[in-house]
Amino acid sequence: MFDELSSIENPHVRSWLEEVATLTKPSNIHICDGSEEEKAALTAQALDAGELEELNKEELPGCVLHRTAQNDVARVEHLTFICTNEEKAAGPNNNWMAPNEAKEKASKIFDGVMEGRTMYVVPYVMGPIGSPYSKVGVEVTDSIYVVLNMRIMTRMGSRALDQLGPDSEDFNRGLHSTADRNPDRRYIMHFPEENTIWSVGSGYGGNVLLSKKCFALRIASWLGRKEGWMAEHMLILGIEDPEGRTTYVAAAFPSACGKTNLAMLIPPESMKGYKIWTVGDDIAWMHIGDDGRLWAINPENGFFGVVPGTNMKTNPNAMITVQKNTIYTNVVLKSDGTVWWESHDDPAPTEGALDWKGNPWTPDMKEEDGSPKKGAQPNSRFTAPASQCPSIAPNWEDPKGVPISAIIFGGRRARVAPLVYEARDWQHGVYIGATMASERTAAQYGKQGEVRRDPMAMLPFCGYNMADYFQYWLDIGKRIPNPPKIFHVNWFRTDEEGKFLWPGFGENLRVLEWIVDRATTPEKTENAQETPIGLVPTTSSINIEGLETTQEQLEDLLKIDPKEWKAEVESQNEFLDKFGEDLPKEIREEQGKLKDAL
Ligand code: GTP
Ligand code: SPV
Ligand code: MN
Repeated sequence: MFDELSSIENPHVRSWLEEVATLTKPSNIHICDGSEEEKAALTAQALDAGELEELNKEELPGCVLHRTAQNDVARVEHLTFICTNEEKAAGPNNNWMAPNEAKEKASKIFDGVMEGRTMYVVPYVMGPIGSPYSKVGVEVTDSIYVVLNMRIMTRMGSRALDQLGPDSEDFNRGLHSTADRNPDRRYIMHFPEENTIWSVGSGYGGNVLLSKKCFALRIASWLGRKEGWMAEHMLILGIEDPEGRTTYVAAAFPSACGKTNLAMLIPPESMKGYKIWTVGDDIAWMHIGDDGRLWAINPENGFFGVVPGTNMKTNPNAMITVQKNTIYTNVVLKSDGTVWWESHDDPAPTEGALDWKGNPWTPDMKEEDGSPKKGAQPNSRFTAPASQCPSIAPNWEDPKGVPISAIIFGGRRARVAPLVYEARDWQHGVYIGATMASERTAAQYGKQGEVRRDPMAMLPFCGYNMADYFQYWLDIGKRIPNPPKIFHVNWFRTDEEGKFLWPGFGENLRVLEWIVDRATTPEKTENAQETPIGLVPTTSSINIEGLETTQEQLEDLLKIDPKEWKAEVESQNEFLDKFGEDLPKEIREEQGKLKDAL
């Protein structure tokens, strides 16, 4: 029926695509091969259509700018659904819709949605080509912007169909249409039982690059539990010490809380003997290795990073990464064809610039409420190939991954949580992860700054009932003979005036140094002290040499206020109670221990 699809050998892929094409009725079908010629042709077409704008060829070779619709700038958790047969499988942490109802609803929008348009078929691999831990997905979309992003974020094209093989049914089926971008008809639907995703009505990253949050986290967390591995919202990095030993850690921070920055850290002047190797900045898939350790791969091929705040001081590696072959979304366009954003190294352009909406913009402009009018959208993003990152680990595509010695949880907390502390054991670590909290950022719709529980930074991304997820964490810990040590960090503690107490960014290596020391030499005891919440560094064991941070400020950063913590323990109940009887008893057990110790 659809001639273009006859070149696809795998009958399961072909018949699913026929089904999708029958529903969406495209005028053309293009099967992406991932070639340079294809990229050039698609880019030219999107430039023609105004979907992309070319940037300064000398300063930013191969870079383009895209502006989303103004009502379509972040993930929409309230329009994101887990569609399982049983409501309970989705849990109180997810919006649930019955699969039949979901498909009926969305089918009405998908029906004929690609009439007069081209349906792009994007086969892709998550994980290094040939890795036993990699997975294949196929995304159908009517957006060239999506295709070009997927080309950077995944290993896309013919090689994905090769990896899948002629007869395998084991691939994720992702259907996306930008449709009319109407938020009233916007749905991000997941069918974990069918390894399928339907996304309609949005053109923004996390809602439409179905490889990323939809597949590599929501669906993969479901698959991981079924198959015995873990899919987590974690960066992966290697810390090479002055003696040349590299220790790998994985860290889960909520959206826009510093994963990309930490993954690309540059050692401060006083720690020059160290080197940080970036393996991944957002997602980790982890398996138990033959050697009894936990091994992690980065399933992605690029970075979809937060732009504002990025500069040569905070993240030079990111700045260098985005100088070429990068898609910028929702930033300021300067008259010379280069781009700008809040906290850029260069001063704000005073004439000839367009803001993220495409309107003339100057830095003195104000919003209606008198606040400064931002030129770049706070959740503006860059899409850039991981291979361009100066700190990319030489082994980042190793099919077996890297061995993880420490798992780090972290949030954005103005108060309560100290700079760093260590869990007493795995079960305590799971409790720390399960009760993590953070202030809401621009990465999702909702009230900014509001503290919310975000267990393991997975609240928006766990594809099933989080009570079962906590249980799975507890169970898998018992199956890892040599599990990573678990830590919690907080770079965002403030003083009375609301100023950050900790310099952050490159200086975070000082905290990583303590973590590595704790994780690799557990026999040492002089560098940590027991407290009710876990093990906290002694003030002499965090190196603050060369920092403006005073000893007194460090003490403040490491302080545990029993009054605040008692309130913290109580406030956890509002979230934990939602899971009722399903909440593993170990979580309550750890909560009880903390309460008693306080
Ligand atoms: P997602 O891509 O949304 O998952 O976010 P992410 O966790 O990768 O966040 P990212 O590293 O992009 O950081 C987001 C914001 O946090 C940026 O505005 C950074 O400038 C800021 N940030 C990152 N690290 C630090 C830090 O150590 N201290 C402070 N104060 N801010 C930081
Ligand atoms: C996040 O919000 O955690 C991101 C960006 O990494 S998005 O892909 O849009 O989800
Ligand atoms: Mn993320």
